Amino acid sequence: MAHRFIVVETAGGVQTITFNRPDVLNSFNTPMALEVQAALAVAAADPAIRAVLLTGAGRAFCAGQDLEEVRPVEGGDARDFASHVQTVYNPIVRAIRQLEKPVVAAVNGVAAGAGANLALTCDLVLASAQAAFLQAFVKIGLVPDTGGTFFLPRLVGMARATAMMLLGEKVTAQQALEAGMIYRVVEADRLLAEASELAARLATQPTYGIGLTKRLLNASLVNGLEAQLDLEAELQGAAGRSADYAEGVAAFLARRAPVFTGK
Ligand code: T3D
Repeated sequence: MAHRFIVVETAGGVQTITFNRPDVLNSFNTPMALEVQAALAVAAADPAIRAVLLTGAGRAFCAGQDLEEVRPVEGGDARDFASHVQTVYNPIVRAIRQLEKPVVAAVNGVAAGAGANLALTCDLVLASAQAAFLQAFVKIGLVPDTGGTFFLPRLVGMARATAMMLLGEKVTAQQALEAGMIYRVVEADRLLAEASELAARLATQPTYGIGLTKRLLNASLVNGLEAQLDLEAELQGAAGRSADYAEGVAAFLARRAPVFTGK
């Protein structure tokens, strides 16, 4: 598929998706969102892709919804944001969480509104020391979306999530790290290299088992202990039948490095 608003590169088992509307801080217009959805569908379908990396071109990661696209028209009908969110943002959140492959976010600059919450949907979030996260919705009278009200309280607790969402203040990368929102802060000039190295490393790991681990982590957000123990047992059964388990144990016993195929 040809892309206008994102750049998609696949190499070494890693699909890199770069939001590419730097003049408007990579804010989402509908075509860009549909391109991201399509790229993630390719990542899900292609067994050669074993990790995904999301980042932004220029000085921002993503400033959320393109507000020019949804500019209110005086005397016009109000936009149907309910269906816009259902067709534009929710499929991306579902695709990232349901993708049974690791998704790394390299947050290279400001991540605002849906852009912030999209980053928090990813499995491992690395941020440039110059990046910031902003629950910008309140500034324009909207409510947080793109999974933010699900993930953020679980990441940082209700008190801090409430403050971020009601005040809409910038949270620096360092504050985000200290609050447990993200995995690592990296110097700006090293961010893409380090995030790419991490994604490349993940792409050599037991992808099937990693996918099952993601399934367990997703379930843990809503399950009770009994259901989670049952699911762990079931998925350990599946992992134990995988080629990568046989390879991992054989390599361990032979004192050599494993070569995982992702199966
Ligand atoms: O279904 C629906 O559509 C509803 C769902 C909505 C989901 C959402 O994401 S709502 C939240 C939308 N996002 C925002 O409200 C953030 C708006 N942007 C900002 O607050 C600031 O731009 C930032 C804090 C992110 C960065 O500030 P700063 O000072 O570094 O940059 P800037 O000067 O404000 O922006 C640079 C340019 O990008 C500027 O254009 P110009 O003046 O150079 O021609 C600015 O207008 C443009 N830009 C930034 N964000 C957006 C944008 N243009 C359109 N939409 C944006 N979101």
